[in-house]
Amino acid sequence: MPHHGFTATSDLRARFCAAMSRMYRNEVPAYGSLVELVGDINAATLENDPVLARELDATDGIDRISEERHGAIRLGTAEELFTMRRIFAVMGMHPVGYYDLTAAGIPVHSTAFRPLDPAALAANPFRVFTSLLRLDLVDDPDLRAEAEAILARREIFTDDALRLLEQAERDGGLGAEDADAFIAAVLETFRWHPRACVDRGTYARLHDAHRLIADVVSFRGPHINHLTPRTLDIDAAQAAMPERGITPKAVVEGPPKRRCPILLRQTSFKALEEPVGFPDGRGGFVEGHHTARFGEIEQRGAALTPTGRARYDERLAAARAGVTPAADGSNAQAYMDHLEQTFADFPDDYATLRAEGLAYFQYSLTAAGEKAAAEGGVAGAIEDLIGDGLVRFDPIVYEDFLPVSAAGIFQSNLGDGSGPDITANANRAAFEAALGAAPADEFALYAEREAASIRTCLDRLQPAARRTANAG
Ligand code: OOG
Ligand code: NI
Repeated sequence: MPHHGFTATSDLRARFCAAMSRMYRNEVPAYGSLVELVGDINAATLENDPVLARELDATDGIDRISEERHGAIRLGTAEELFTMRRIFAVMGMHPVGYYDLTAAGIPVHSTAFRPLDPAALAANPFRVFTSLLRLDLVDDPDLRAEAEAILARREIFTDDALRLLEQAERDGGLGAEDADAFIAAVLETFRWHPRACVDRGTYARLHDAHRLIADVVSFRGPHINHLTPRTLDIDAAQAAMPERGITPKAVVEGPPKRRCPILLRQTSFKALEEPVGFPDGRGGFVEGHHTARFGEIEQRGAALTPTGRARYDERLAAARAGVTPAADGSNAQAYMDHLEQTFADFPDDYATLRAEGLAYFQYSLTAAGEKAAAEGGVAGAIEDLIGDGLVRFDPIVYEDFLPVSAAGIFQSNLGDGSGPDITANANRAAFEAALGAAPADEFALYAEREAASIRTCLDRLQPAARRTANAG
């Protein structure tokens, strides 16, 4: 419960997400088109699929979906990540998971800031995929030192943001007026700056080392690089994008189309080439350009258990080994066909996914279960109660990200020339030290949620006194 007079963290998060969405719509008009397209497709999908509508109602709530977004930023220093964690915490967003992108040749490691508990997720599930640049992977010591010096000079947070952050931490929250000011101040960190903070020569050298390094080091702040709405039918959205003047990337990342969606499927449109002014050293600017910001949509499905996830990772690796999706999209259909074949024996009904322990589920009472509870309850183990139609199960939605998909999204926006080799070497300890915390384990969060839902069903159907009597 929020302290009396303080704005609830979920409220802050929802308002921040909405403010970000308004800003990005102004900055990148194609994002607005994408949001409209997704809105239309979601409305049509719900109308045609009452089972899906009921399932969403039983788990996430349908309302959250139209407001649902994730964004992404790339930070330059440990201090920036540390402060970012504290700022997101004020909005009820906490780091979950560690993603090592070096395995895909991208010199960053990342976490996702998001709400943790079901009530907060239902209120607004806004997440931000947050990456930290790994300058330790830059070979040239001079360039590395130069990049570090440039980053050390910048302050990505406004004075107001830092002041209100400290106030929120000290007092345990923000009153209504301060909450408004905090949202406005924090939004500044995510804003696009059409003027670089390095000259064109420096930009070119950073860019030659890796496009991503130029993107992080050359600007005053970590501009939000995409904001992703959630669609209920990504294949329909992908097919409809060209009709609205948007060219999608050739391949949808993640698992193939299925009756029972799992994890996360994503597609994007390519980053825009945007004009940038580079300081000329005489008080003026020379015109150049930079590609940074893009559009993405995603469809979310069931969260998988470690067993399910291992099977997913293994099948995906097999699919990509068989047909490696080309950057130019020339073999997209071959890849998608092959992906479907590779996943053909991955169970595609919820009962089997549950029986084989591949996915997480949320348990709740059916109408018959409610009636039984009102009439004093009924004995039996959870499986019997399901068998008797008193308890139902629905998939728990995956709230996180997928490293191979993330790499595909990064790559499709960094251009095709794959850049210099980056050696795969995760460094979770360094990331946690910079963050000042250990990210939560996503599997533990889903498992807890599943277990809690079972406990609730049993408590309702078998009040303590009765259960003790049964046990005796
Ligand atoms: C982040 C890319 C990862 C996703 O949805 O997997 C991502 C970035 O390009 O900074 O957003
Ligand atoms: Ni994304």
